[in-house]
This record gives sequence, C-alpha cells and structure tokens, in this order.
Amino acid sequence: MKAKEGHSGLVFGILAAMLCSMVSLAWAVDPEFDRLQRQSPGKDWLTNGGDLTNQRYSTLKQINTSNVKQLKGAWMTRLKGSGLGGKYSFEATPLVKDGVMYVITGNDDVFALNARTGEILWEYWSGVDQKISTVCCGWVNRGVALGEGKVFFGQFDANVVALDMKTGKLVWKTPIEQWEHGYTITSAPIYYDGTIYIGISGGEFGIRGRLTALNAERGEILWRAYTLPAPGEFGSDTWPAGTDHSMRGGAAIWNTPALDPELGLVYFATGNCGPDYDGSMREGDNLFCASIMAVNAKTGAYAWHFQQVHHDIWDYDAASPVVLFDTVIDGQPRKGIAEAGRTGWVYILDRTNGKPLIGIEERPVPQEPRQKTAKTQPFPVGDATVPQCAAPLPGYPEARCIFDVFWETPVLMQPSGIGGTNWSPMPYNPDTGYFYVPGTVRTSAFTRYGDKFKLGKRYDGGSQAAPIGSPQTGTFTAIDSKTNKIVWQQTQPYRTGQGGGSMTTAGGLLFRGGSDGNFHALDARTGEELWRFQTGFGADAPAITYEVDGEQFVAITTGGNQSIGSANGDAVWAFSLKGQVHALWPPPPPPTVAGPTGPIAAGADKVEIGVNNIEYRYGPGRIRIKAGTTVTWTNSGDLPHTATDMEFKWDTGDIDPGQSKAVTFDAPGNYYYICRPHPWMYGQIIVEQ
Ligand SMILES: [Cu+2]
Repeated sequence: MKAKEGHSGLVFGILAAMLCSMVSLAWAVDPEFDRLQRQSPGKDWLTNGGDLTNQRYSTLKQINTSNVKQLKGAWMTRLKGSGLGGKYSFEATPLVKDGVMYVITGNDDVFALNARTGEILWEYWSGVDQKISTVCCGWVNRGVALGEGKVFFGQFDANVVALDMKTGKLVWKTPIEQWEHGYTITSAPIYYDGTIYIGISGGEFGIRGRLTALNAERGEILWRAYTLPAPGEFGSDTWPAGTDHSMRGGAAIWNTPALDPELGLVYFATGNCGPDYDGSMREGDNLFCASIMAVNAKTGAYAWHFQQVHHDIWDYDAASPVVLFDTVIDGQPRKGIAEAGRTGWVYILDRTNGKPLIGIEERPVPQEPRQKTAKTQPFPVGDATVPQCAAPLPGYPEARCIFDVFWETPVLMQPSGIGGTNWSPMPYNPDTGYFYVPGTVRTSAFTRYGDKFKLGKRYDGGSQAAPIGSPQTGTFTAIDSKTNKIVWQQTQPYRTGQGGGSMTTAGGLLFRGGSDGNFHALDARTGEELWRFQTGFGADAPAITYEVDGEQFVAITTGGNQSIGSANGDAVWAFSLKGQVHALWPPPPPPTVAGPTGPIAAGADKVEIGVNNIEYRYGPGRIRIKAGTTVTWTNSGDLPHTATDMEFKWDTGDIDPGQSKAVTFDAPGNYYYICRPHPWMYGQIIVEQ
C-alpha cells in the first residue's frame, strides 16, 4: 500500500486482509486431499514421503511377514526411453491416487499409469533444455506432488509446473529462478491448503537457497523463505560483516519438506555452505547451511533452526528429507523431527522448538585458522551409522576423522562425498519405533584450492576425490528413535546413502532397493531378509505401496543412479501376491572400489567426454601411450569438464561443451586423473618409454 492512500485505504486494506485470512481458514481449497495426507497412507500414496510427515509408513498389511515370500512381479512398464542414458538417475517416488500412478523421470518427463496394469494413460514430455550446465550430480527428479486435480513438480530449468491430473495437459508453469544463475530443481514439492512448497538445488553453484511457496491454482509465487540471511537480517552475524558472501553461500533445499498442520510449520533441511571446501573468506557459523529449519506455513516467517554442522567445509549437506514423528520420552508425549545427515548421524529434535530431544553435545574440534573453522561442532548422543574416521591409504600422509581439517595438501577423511546419508530418505515405523537409515562408506581426499565466484559457474573452492582403488560400500541401519542407538545394522556391498531408501508397512515389512538391481523385503523388527527379486536395472529409488480393487501392490522405479554407477534404465515395477511376472537377468553391478574402469586402449590419443548422453565418463577411460604423445580431450557433453591429475601435476582446465584441450606427456608413468567438478569421473594414462 502506498503512504498517500490515507485513512480509508488503510481501513480497506485491513478489512481485505481480515477477509482473506477468514476465507483461507474457512475453506481449504482441497479439504479432502488435505485430510488424506494428514494421516498415514493406506489405499493411496499421495505425497513423496507418503503423507505430510515423510515417514514412508503405510497402514496396508495384506502383504506381511508371513506371505511376502509369495510376492511376484505384477507388471513392469518401460517409460519410452525417458531418462535412459548414463547422465540420468531414476530416484523418483511414484504417487498413486484412485488407481492411477504418477511418476517423473530424470528428464522431468511425467507419466500417468494404470496402477493395476501398468498401462500408460498419458505422458508429458518436459522438453527440458539438454544444455543446462548447472546440473551438479546427475539429471534427477525425486518426485511430484498432487492436489486440486493437478500434478505439481519442479524442473531442472527452475520452472515449477502444474499438469491436469486427468489429461497431463499443462495448467501453469512458473519460473522461480534461472538455471543460468546456478539454480535447478531436483526435489519433490509438497501440497497443502492451496499452497505448493518447493526447495531449490545449486549448492555447488554459489546460489542463495530458499523455500518457495506458490499458489497451487494459478502458480503465482506467494513468498520465499531464504536459507541465507541478507546483511542485517537474523543470522547475518554468522557471516563476515561488510561482505555479501552469504548471498552465494549455498544452503540448497535438496529434498521434500514436511508439514505439521497443528503447529502451522513447514520443515526442511538445508545443504552445504558455498564454496564447499573453502571457508577462508566466510568466517562464522554460516547460518543456515547444513541445518534443519522450520518456517510459518502461511507466511514463510522464520520459526527455528538447528545447525548440524557449523561453518561447513566438508560438503556435509543435510540432504535427506526431514521426518516428523510423535513419541513418548520420560513418560511425556513429545513431537519429534529427525533427519539423517551426511555426517552419519541422525539428528533428533523437538519439532515445536528445534531443541534436541535425545541430546546433542557441542564439543571442541580440531582447528585450521586459514579455514576459519568453528570452535565446536554438535555431536548427537547415540550411534553414527557409518565409520567417522578414514583408514590410512598408501600415498596419503594424513588419515583423519570427522570435523578434522585440511588445506592445500590432500587429507583423507570420512564420512565423505555422498555419505553417510545423502539424498536417500529415512523412513520411520511407529510400530517398531525405528528409523531405517541408508549410509554410504567412502573415503575422500579433501583439498582446498580456492575459487573466484562467477555467476552460474561451479563454486566449490576445492575438491574431494576418492583415491584410486579405495573401497566404496554401504550400511543399512535400524536406529531406535528413543535412544538414537543402533538396533541392527547390515553392511552393504554398494554405497546406499545416495539414491535409495526404503518404505515400511503395518505388515511388519521394510522394502529396500539395491544398486545391483535386487529389490528386498526385510522384517522391519529384525532386519531379516524375507524376499528378494531381480528387477534388471539399478533399483536405487524408494519404494511405495498402494491398493487397487482390494489388492495390495508394492512399486519401485528402477533406472539406476549416475553417481553410484548402477545400471541405467527407464522401468517401473509393481508387485503383488497374485503377480505372474518373473525376475530379469542381473545387470552389471556398480563398482565397489573407486577408479577408472574398462579395457586399456593401446595407442589411443583421443579421449571423448559425454558421448551418447553418458555425461560423466571419459572414453576410453584407460589408455596406454608412448612418451611424447599429445592426448586430446573433446567434450561432446552438456557440461564443462576437466581432466585433472589426481596429484595436480597437470590439468586441462575447463573444457566447455564442444571444446577440446590437449596435454603432452613426456615423462613415463602411470597417471590417474579426475574431472575437478565431478570427482567421480576417473581416467588413467599409462605413459611408456
Ligand atoms: Cu566433469
């Protein structure tokens, strides 16, 4: 309102505001949908996390511990090659309402399927620009939201889209940012009371994280809740005064929020600080990176925060979705919230105020003045789900533990890279009281090298690469929500904190996909495996369950995970006790050690990057040449890449799409190299006399 409108304008404004708030209180836009998503899922699976709590717990029990052995494939549908190619991951949770399944692929294409037969009812091809150069970690979309007869989702190009649920026709499309400025969307939104809530990715591109709320009917932006304070705002004293580093400090929201209608709060977790590995210019705790946050669901106003990692320099995102749960502690009913961090701990808080529910201690940690490290870090009471110290490896002078420090000499640390728990969701089963926590075990060599901020470019400030030949495994752990201690734990042959996750039911079951294509049913109480089925593709997405015509189905998308290296695909599988479809042949398993793969090409002096949509691969990955040979790298992919010696002896620098760069090798030796922005890309050059 303008100041000159005077008294009558002001009165009118107040009346209009009162009327608006009364209207929104009186008539929810889709009250039936809101009612359904306030309770644990049964017949339908309506939100990414099953309901507004993200528990991924279904009340269905037709399939249970006594009969799950009879589970067979009911149908398998291929999604016409959408998201099929090495640059994609398939991590989406399908949604089901009234017998129709809605699923989104790594290319942001949406399909509606008959949930009983798998028949494709309609399809929406996003046409998303394949040249988007601000994709951090594989082309992926973690899911859609439903409500008001529409399907809602975010795209890589930072558009939020609404489709008609019946036809798949576009209803509205709203850009909430520009991908050219580093902003992409990979997380699923939630819908509640006429509002869409969606996070934004780009923590590796110098973004300012935020939760965006949109009007579900028309798509206009209602408000933004920033995860980084502007100078002068609450929390800005945790950034250096007189600078604007917080404006590009990351704190992306990688995952689906949760919402408590009674408390009127929406909850989410935030990603790493930017630049990832260089804290030298951003002295302070750097709120609200690597935090759990609560904001007012109507206005976006700050309610509380809990920072898991102060002044993050280790890429320790809180990337897994927050989970709301109710519990009893010391005889008192408590409203809990939990999140599994990349530190390997589960953080358990009171969701009314953000205070620890079980206990979290601030403890002194090692210091590196050049990195401006925080004096203390939070250590949750209870058990970590992955080892928090690196084992020594040949060629590396230092192997250190969590929150230890590094500068310009590579230091081995653990957890690292994509683990403990990264994007994978953590379900909660109210019958067992357990969280089911997927974890990645991997060691990285951390190095700081410093970066200048350039709009829309990588802004890492350093790197972490898993040393050649170092093991990469995983854990799957049941954590008691009352103690934060391990009840049972299974070691996994592959990294599991990345794309997977699980789903749990009132039938006493836990369904978990595997990167080797196997889909498993476990006893939720003991972890005992009761059933497995080979899906034929990397089964790296979280499963769901639903019911059509009185028959319970379990479904999972199988299409592999780019970061893990599991078998790519475009399939949706559904299972039931009456199923007739048999298992497929096992796909190639993902690597269990870090390093280049494939045959050694003798005499090859040309290496291609990004051929055939396999964005993150050197081809051939391993070559043998004579001393004095000049090797040329050509980038046919969509993103800038580099070829950088693991020991930084040589570096092509950025090779933009369509460009070539060359290096001449005079000294005989065995050179391993990586891509600096994508350190999971490996190459090898053997130079002979
Ligand atoms: Cu690269």
